[in-house]
Amino acid sequence: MNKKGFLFTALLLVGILVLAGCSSSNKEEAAPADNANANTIQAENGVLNVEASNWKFNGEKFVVKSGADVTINLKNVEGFHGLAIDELGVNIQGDGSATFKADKPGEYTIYCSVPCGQGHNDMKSTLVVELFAMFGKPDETRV
Ligand SMILES: [Cu+2]
Repeated sequence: MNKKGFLFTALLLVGILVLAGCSSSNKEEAAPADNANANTIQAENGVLNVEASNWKFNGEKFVVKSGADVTINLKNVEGFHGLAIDELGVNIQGDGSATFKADKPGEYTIYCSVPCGQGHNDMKSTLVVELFAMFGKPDETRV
């Protein structure tokens, strides 16, 4: 086998392992209430479903991967709220959706953009954009 062929096979194997790892870790189990990760919500297939109530979002942290389009669906389950992320040009008011591209890894503030009453100023969560790294070499695979 030549060098390129070997490399290809190796990458293929790594890919299969990564896929296998992902699918097994996707199983969600009921987390205990005091679990620090219980309030972290991962985007699934680029979709983030956010629920707003008086006066909080359903997660403290929402995690997406960099580089891909992300769609946020906001659903008001109690009261009337909005969801804005200034740096990404997102501002949903009431039930609705917004799509953006999260190019820069980092943390962004999610806040309610509708004056909704006494807890309005506390309606803040964090959007975490994680660097999407393929095969562990983020700098070389970034476009
Ligand atoms: Cu508000």
